[in-house]
Amino acid sequence: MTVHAPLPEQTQAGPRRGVWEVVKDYMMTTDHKKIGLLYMIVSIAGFGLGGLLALAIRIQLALPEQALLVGTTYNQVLTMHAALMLFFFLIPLGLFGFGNYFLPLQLGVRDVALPRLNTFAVWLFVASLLLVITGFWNGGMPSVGWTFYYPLTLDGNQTGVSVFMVALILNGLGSLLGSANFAATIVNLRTPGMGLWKMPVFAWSIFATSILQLLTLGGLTAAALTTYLEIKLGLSMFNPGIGGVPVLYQQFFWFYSHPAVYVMLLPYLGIGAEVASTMARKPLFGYRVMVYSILAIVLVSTIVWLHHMFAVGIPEAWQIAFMISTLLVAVPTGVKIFNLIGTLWGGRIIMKTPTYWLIGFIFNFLIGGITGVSLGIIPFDYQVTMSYYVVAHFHNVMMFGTAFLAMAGIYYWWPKMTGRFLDEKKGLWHFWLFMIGSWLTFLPQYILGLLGMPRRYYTYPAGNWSWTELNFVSTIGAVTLFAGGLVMVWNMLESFRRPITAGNNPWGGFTLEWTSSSPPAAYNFAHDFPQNFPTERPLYDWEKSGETLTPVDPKTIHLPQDTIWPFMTAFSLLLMGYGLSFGWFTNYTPQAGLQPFGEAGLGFQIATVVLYLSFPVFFYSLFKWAGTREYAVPVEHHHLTKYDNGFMGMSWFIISEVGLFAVLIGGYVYLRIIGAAEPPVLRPNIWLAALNTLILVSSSFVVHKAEQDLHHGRLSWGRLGLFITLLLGALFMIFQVYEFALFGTESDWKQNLWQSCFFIIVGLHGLHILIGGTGIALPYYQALTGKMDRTNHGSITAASLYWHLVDVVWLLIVAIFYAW
Ligand code: HAS
Ligand code: HAS
Ligand code: CU
Repeated sequence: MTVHAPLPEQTQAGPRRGVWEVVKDYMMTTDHKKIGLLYMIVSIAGFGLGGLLALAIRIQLALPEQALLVGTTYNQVLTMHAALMLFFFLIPLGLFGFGNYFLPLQLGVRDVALPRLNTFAVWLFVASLLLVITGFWNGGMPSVGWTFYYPLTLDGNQTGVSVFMVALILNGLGSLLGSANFAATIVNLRTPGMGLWKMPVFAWSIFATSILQLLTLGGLTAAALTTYLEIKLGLSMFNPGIGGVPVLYQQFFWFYSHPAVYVMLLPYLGIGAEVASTMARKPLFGYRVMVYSILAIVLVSTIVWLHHMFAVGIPEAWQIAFMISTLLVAVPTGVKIFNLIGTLWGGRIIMKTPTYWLIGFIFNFLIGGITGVSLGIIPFDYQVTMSYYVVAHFHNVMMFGTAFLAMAGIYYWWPKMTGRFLDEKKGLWHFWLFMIGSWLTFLPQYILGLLGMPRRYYTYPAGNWSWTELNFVSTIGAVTLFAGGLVMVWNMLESFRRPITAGNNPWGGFTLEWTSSSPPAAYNFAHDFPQNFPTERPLYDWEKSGETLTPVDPKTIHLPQDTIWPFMTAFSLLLMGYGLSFGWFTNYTPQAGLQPFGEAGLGFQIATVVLYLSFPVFFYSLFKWAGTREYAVPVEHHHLTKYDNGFMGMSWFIISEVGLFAVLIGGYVYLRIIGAAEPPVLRPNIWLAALNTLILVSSSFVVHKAEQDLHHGRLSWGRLGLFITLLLGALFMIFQVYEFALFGTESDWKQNLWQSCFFIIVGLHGLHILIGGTGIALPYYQALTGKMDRTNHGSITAASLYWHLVDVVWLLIVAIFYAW
């Protein structure tokens, strides 16, 4: 069946569909716009939910000695508030909500590089939220703060922590796939003629943020994985009882979670730049400088994480080095702020709601940024760390800094997404309620911090100097913010009652998204663009030079066909995540050891059954996915490099795998160097490792040969090569399992740090062999079922690249675990 792109009328004003129909559409869609909308809707719900929890916190703290949220309950609410706001609002809304919707439009293309992977990623994101929410009624709410510090994670509600660790890993996987997809889209798919240096700044900021995610997210994954493994199996890198170092957890965590603050900031700075340029009717002030400072932020922000740990007792030289890098990162950030101001300066500014949010941002963020710099100065940080000064700083940069740009983006692009304007008057109410509410809530918290009020306490005594008054004001501010949130939701709902009136380009923007209809048709553009891009503002240039768009008959446009399998694959991972959170393969706990399965609780048993069921669902869905062609008809793909999109996506994704192993191995090497992780007398056999190395290296050659064969149409040779690769992989696994069984019984990993590290890292590599093997099995299946031919190589290039990676990591592991 040929899927023709629907006509604009069909997408805009079709007959009203039932709820189930809409849900099904979103489950099966590959359309980057719908995926973007799904991210946005979930993120805004995340903001609402996180905000309601914040309101509860503020009510508890309004006066001394309140009893609304006490002890653990307070901690749970605090943890959920922060986690929802960060992982389900600010991070995904900018990068993946706006990113998905507007990146392809700004690049003048019809979709991202790997549309079906995009569907998978967004549903993984939703799955991770659902998993967290199941915790609400499964007794699974963690109460340790969003930082999940060791050993707090072991003390309290371990189920709650497990759920979160699993959810963060799923969330992270979706996030990495999305980031790799964006990077591949940018490198491979820009409309002909648009050079990298002619991309809009928003596209640059998505590119930079994606790279930052790929580089650093491994830190969070490592932190979540090690915490999870300690809870489930007693495998520890941090347990001081066996020589582990608890602070190492913080290193893992902040290695990602500092850069995360720029993952939040950068996409929104991109939005701010778009709004500034359009609303001031001027080109950006210092486009190139702006891009360079975005890239500088990416680089520098990876080396400042220790400023979250000044008070932990790190050697002084390190503290000073990280203080310097922290102060340095303020420079490119400051440059970006000056760029925004410079863009507005002297322009004929159109004062509409997006402009208000932008100016509000500049003003607020300046305060938040400067208090950030003050925290970066070691002696000052010693004084105020763990106090409300810090709370005030980060809400200043996030809530009434970055989130203001999120609002700017919503008001700016709403007409493009819906064809309707948001009401200006309600928009201004929303703006001023948020502005005044934020100041009332958080500016007093700076003073509270300086007056010594510590963060993460559920109450405080009466009679401390001004604490009561300041807290009360802060709560009034939160109520004001709540009112602002209601106006926001009201404004959005109201706008749907209005007819579609916004034209294609209601603000007079200069970038390509404004040439599509509002809302855009499924195929984005019914025209081709001129190939001449003098600047990053093509519409302005073309108007001057008189160049015009060339109409394209929508009937000739082919889009990827809808498919349910990426959704189903994500759904199977939700089941797997549920099983891993609330159950385990056996009835094993580190405390009690192995018990009969029948003696476990009912919830545990059910979860374990779900875990086993998830595997067939996963494999079935994944193979169905691989066996379904992306397009119903053969389509010529245009890409800018000689590499196909699968290979390009995988090349970017691999960065994150390298990052993950680098963090874990870095941790191990550190423990080894300081003499904490001494190998036991009985070590794994080096000859077995040598044999396995031989097996794995030869498999790399075989898969390379198979890839060549498939490319040259020698199908049966290719199939044979893939089959042999799979055999070699299986052989490797058999030896590995044998070795693990042997080594696991020889001595107790709970008593030996080296052995613990060995199982964590070598075990993770084993998991990668399984993933890589599944990756190889997919093109094998495609080749067997006739899905491959001389022009269509299925997923072989990506699969073989991944297999080489797994191979290289193994060589490193041999060096540090077997030879050293
Ligand atoms: Fe931050 C803690 C330092 C920006 C988010 N930050 C946090 C936490 C979060 C967060 C969530 O060094 C707490 C996590 C937790 O739960 O514990 N932050 C900085 C610095 C910057 C900064 C130096 N933060 C952000 C952004 C965030 C964010 C952006 C999210 C969106 N932050 C810290 C430190 C801590 C911290 C410490 C740990 C505190 C502790 O003890 O726990 C910078 O990127 C800000 C740069 C921006 C500006 C404004 C514009 C610049 C201009 C240039 C001229 C200004 C200069 C400064 C040269 C500076 C216009 C002059 C300085 C004067 C004092 C006058
Ligand atoms: Fe916060 C601690 C108060 C907003 C992030 N916050 C944190 C921490 C983080 C964080 C990372 O006053 C540290 C956690 C830790 O120590 O582990 N926060 C607030 C208040 C707001 C607020 C009043 N926070 C944010 C945002 C964040 C963020 C935004 C990141 C992006 N927060 C606190 C306080 C603490 C705190 C205390 C420290 C406590 C302690 O003990 O240390 C407000 O700005 C929130 C305003 C928003 C609303 C919601 C309006 C929306 C409405 C729509 C409703 C419904 C919808 C649908 C859309 C009031 C009305 C909902 C959907 C459903 C399914 C129901
Ligand atoms: Cu930081």
